[in-house]
Amino acid sequence: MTASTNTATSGWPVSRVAKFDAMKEDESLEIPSYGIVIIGAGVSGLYQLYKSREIGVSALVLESGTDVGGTWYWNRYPGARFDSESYSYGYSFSQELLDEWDWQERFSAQPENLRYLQHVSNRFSLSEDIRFESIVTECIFDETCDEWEVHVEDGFRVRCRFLVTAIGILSKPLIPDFEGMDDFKGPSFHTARWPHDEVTFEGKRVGVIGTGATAVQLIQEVAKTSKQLTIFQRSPNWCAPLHNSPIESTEMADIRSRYDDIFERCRNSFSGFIHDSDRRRALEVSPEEREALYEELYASPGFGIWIGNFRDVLVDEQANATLTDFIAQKIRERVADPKLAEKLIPTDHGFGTRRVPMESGYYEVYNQENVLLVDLNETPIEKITTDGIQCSDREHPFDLIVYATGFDAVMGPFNSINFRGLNGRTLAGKWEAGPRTYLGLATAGFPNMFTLVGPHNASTFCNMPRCIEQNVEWVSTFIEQLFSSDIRRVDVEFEAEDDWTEHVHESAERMLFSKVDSWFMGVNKNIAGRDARTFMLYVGGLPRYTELCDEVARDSYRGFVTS
Ligand code: NA7
Repeated sequence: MTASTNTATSGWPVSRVAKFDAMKEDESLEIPSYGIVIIGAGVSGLYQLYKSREIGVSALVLESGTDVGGTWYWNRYPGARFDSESYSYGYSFSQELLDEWDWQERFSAQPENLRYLQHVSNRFSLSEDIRFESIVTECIFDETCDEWEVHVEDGFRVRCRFLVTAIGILSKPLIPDFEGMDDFKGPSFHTARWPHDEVTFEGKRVGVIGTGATAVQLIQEVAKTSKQLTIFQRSPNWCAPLHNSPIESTEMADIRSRYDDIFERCRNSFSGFIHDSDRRRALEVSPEEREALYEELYASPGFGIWIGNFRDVLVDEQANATLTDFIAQKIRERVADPKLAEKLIPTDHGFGTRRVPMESGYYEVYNQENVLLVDLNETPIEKITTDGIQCSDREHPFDLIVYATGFDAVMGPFNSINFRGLNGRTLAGKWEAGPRTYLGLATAGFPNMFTLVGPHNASTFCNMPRCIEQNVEWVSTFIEQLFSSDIRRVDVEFEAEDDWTEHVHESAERMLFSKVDSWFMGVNKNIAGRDARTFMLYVGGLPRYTELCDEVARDSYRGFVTS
């Protein structure tokens, strides 16, 4: 075991990973103790473990899956892939990693993404400090000694000075409670719980419920081989072409030589992508000039059409309408049946005001003979039957049903764990009316706890790894200072939390996101009581967020109280 023996931090206990098995069997052994416990071994958890070792603090990761990878471990449905350019998604912290990993595609698919994270884990022997198949159920702050006690479903317990959540915001799958779901005699599963064994569609009648980013990716794959594909749509989404392509070795060599520039560009862009908004406004240029940029971006790879567009299209309704009309026209051109095209065009929100699913031939799928769209507003699902799905007008028979119904986003992963802070207060209770945080990294009354990619954190509206590196580095520097100053407890001042939460809401108000129901706004039609809009993300932009976090650090961690 190469793990984190902590010599730098005043005798803090060393890592005891090797004793796991003995501990599970011998109840009389004391609870193992670490400097940091990290929940989750996805992109953020893996880097937090790496950094914890670097700052010399013992760390243990608790991961519910059987392997590393987080999002890329769970979401193995066919079609799952990045919508970030692959070379802008990988970690930037290690030159060795950058030198030895070749991306094969501009927008890499899930199997390669998982292999990359496994490679990172192997490269730094990270799994030696990861306890797999560990579903964390409860985290209780012990005020008598300023430690967290973390409980795992199988009975394992561990204590730590600092608790770092790396649980993601789209990790709690949500299947609506349809009547008769257990009656269906064929296989059925949620996209984020896709079986590890290969699932084929050839010759099968497949039903897919949902038309979000996940469904859009999956549908294009299922349509290729299935005998019949039926898509159940409650609300259409605005989709845009991904334009994926292979990366040849010469192009990879060129990318490698430009990594510094690429990461610098991401750091300086609003949301950590290589795309950043055009400085012009849609409404100040001529219609021809406007159209020309829309055409160029529609024909270009990635999110440029969304976040590399005129700077007013996501803040001004009139500007947004010009883009929305352009995309609607594209859909009409691509779908042969005009009535069907209209069903695929959203009418309740403008382009880009919700997450934009990226596609490679999604609209053309609807021109295939074997594909049927069921509009659930006309013929709602009544129940799941032994043979398929019963809608108000007829029964659709299936061999396989896929729930592409999304997640209990942002709050779900936090609500799945019983976090108890000062005076036994629960986090679920505190955040009942919406999250309240400081920098999206901590919350008052829950001392010694940091929330990577938490609500109100720039990483929630970001090319994730770019913001994750910022989060992890900031938290690690802070923890290192706390240890070296022998500070046992750090909490957030309520005033700092109020100010940050207000700043988050103010930043959102100027964006059109805040005018639309979506998981960005905490709205979920499948969850009772989740109909009020409260902004879950942070849209002040990565450069501003980084600057604000750095300012707090420079100002002796203003807004935090230590003891
Ligand atoms: P999303 O974007 O939340 O999409 C879920 C889809 O499932 C969406 O079309 C929903 O329709 C639909 N849905 C949910 N419940 C139902 C019921 N009860 N009946 C019919 N249809 C339903 O999740 P994704 O997994 O696609 O994407 C999540 C994020 O992952 C995405 O934003 C990317 O960042 C990656 P609705 O719109 O609610 O009417």
